[in-house]
Amino acid sequence: MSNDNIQAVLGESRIFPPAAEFVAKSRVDAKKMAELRAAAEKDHVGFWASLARQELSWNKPFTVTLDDSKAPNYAWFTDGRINVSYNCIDRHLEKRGDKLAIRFESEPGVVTTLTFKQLHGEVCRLANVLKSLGIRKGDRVVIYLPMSPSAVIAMQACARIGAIHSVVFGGFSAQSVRDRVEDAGARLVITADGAHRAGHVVELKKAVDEALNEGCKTIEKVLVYKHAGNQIAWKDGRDLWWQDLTAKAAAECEPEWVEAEHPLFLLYTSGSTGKPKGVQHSSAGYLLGAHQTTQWLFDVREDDVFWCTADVGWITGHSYVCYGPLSNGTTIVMYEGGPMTPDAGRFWKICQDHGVTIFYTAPTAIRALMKMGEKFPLSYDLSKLRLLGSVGEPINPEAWIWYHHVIGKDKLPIVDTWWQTETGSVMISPLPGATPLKPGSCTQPIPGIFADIVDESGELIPGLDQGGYLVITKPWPSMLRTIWGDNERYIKAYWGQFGNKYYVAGDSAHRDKDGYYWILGRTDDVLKVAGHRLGTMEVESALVAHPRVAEAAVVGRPHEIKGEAIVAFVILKGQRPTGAEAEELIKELKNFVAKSMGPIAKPDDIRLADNLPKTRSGKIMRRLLRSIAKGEEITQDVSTLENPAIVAQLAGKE
Ligand code: 7RM
Repeated sequence: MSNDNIQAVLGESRIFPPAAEFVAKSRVDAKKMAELRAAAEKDHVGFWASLARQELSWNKPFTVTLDDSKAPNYAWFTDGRINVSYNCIDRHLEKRGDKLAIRFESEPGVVTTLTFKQLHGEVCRLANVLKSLGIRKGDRVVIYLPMSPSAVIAMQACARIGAIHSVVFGGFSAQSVRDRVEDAGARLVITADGAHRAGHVVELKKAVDEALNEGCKTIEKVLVYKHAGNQIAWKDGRDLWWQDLTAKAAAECEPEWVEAEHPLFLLYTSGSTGKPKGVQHSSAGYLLGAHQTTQWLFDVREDDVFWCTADVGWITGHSYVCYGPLSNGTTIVMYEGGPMTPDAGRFWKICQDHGVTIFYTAPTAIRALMKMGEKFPLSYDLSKLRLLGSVGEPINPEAWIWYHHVIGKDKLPIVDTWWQTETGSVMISPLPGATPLKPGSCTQPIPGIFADIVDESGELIPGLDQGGYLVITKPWPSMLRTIWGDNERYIKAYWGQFGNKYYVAGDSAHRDKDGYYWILGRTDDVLKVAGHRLGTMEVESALVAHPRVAEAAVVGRPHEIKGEAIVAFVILKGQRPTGAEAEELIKELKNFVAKSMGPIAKPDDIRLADNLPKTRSGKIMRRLLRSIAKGEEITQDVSTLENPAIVAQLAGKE
């Protein structure tokens, strides 16, 4: 976030109390929220224990709530046994068997629905297929599927048999699939022929073939869902059609009751190094977080239709498409394609056609749709909507006000939810029937979550109207358990900074005079491009893999719609070209990154230079690069630079 934005949000003083009409029917009003907060303050562990007993269905109840003997490797509900898919599906069958679990619309506009009963059948069939392929409890399965019911079925089927899924976002490349398969030691890939995206077919199976061509020795089979109907290559003995096998499989499959701490999934996410981290989540604690936050923050009721637009390849799609709503017996909407296909009215048309009541999306989408004007949302009937949500990056007050006014007709609450892949579920957010809203602030930690801010030395900063590093001071059930295969990295990345005392989120935040939190952005080398988390180091590694690149430095630059855009400074091997030759190479490098990481990582701007600005100790001055990328006048002290003359060249003034 730029300084201007920080000034703008901190200057924001409008307050929107919850509408009386909403409060009257909400699950949690101000009084109830105060009671929940007080209960959690008094006995934080007991608070979560009673929710876990009340809200989840256990095969064997737990007696130990929190085991902190190996802190910061915390464990929750350790002696309990549970099955996540049972909680999301089976326990609803009696009361809600014929209720819709999923309403799906493909990008070309084909609508498919599944009741809880049908979902149960599909999940059981696939679970039986997985078992017949030799997949057992604890095996890793990579899922690379379109945003469609097949993805939810695959995730739930893994959960049903205790296999650990690792979903790879369909917008990531073959290389990303390969890296994740290898790091996780996966035995099976579940993919589709292709996915529809913005009028094109994304060839998922082709990327898997490419990934498996080199390495990936642990993969035995590839299960292929026929979806887009595109031509694909076939490897006999390895490749199998999902539909062929499930047609012959039994529609009943006993859930595998696993220990509460059994890993439910790995989800790779970017950090400060070039290698994404396999964030490992548990079964019971994770589910409790996703379940409880869905209930409190989205106020779900029996007749709600919940649409979270996030792809299942991201944590938001795990917690608020696949697990949280289904665990509450809520009908979800899934949409396969792009928000601008065929035009900027698509999201609003889906809201109208499917009777969406709760809509949860990212600021980048709101800003992009806002730019297209009011005529799109005004052409559709959005009268069923009763609650809006935002996630992924700070929402600027202007976009917030537009969302509230044009989509929410000045009356719907907006829950601005702060959380991370690592936190598993939302941590800081309004409760819609209780919290007065301030545009741009995610407001306050939810009951049971203890957030704070610390200074450079890790000291808590008491009082109000203060800024610092955002930390979580007490363990919570849906927290990540470790980094797959690298517990040391887990401890170092999240706890080490301040002596293992707090979970360090990697964000900076301001706590205002009312105790409301305003997230100001990352403190590490993580970018949020259109809500997608990417590491600057990852993009740098992708660039230096090109034969002509000697060195690269990547920074973020504020972008009106995407939040941040990627700017890369590149030093070549040999002669630096100019003019048309330089243009050509820049284009090639952009495409090279898109090919190796996926289209979301394609740099917006690449600058070729003879050198990078470095301190005498050899450290790249990123702060300076960020200023240059923004086109700011350089007022920083460059006297500590090894090569001060480079600044003019990087700024294009040479
Ligand atoms: C859910 C998700 C996590 C990072 C996080 C923040 C930023 C997310 C908000 C936000 C301001 C929000 N997981 N972030 N939500 N910043 N307000 N409501 O996005 O792992 O991909 O990213 O995203 O910087 O640390 S994530």
